[in-house]
Amino acid sequence: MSQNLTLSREDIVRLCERVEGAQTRASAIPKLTDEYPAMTIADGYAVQNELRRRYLAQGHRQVGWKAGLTSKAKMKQMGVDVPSIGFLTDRMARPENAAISTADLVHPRVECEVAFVMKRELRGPGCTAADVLAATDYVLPAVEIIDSRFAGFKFDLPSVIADNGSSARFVGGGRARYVEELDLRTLGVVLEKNGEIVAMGASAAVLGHPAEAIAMLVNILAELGETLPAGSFVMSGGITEAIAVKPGDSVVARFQELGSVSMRFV
Ligand code: 0L1
Ligand code: MG
Repeated sequence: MSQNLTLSREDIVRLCERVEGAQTRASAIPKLTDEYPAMTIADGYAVQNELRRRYLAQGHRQVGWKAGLTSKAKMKQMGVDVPSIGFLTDRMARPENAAISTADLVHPRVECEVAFVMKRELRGPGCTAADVLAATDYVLPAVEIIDSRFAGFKFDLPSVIADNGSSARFVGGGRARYVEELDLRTLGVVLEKNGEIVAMGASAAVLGHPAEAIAMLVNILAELGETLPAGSFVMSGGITEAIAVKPGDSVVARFQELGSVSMRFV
């Protein structure tokens, strides 16, 4: 990464165990920079990478990646100024119309995203939105359930990257479409909770075009020595701010051209 590592291998493992414990026990922890104020973005990715290594060693299967903090609304909401990436596994996926348990989450929030499924591997640096569109099999509507493990949803970029970009669950659904059939900048999205509209936006909120977020993700992966494999499911980032949910809530995300994605929380 362009920034240097400041954490020792021992610190990385210690912080990874702390984040893993918070994720698996759904218990909030203070942001990591309280103890390590010099932590850099590279340190955050080193902890995230260790977390990914541990989950894969436990039998979780990686299905893709997510771009986060890719809209001005999200950056403003969370007080950060650079996007981030995180990994997605099979254990985080939930089917459309699922009843999603909140007992194993700290303070879940939902956000509407366009998800990309790749037909060809992509490799940075220098990946562009045009490269992404050419390598995309299809897009589909998705909802990400984020759940910062940091107390009060209060964090900075190195901490949130270590916590895998707050990623917790995701639901894909609606109608899959080929990118040639759509203008991916102008898709309108309405998020309803318990029948009321709670957020709305247009897909251009994501870095001007959601494919730009995937290109950014591929270029960050290159800095981490990784590529984006064919077959990956990739979330391009929240189009609106994230909305808090609790047991009893039902959520419908309605996407222009892509149909809707529903779930309820128990
Ligand atoms: O997907 C996202 O944009 C979330 C990134 C992490 C920030 C948060 O927890 O809101
Ligand atoms: Mg997101």
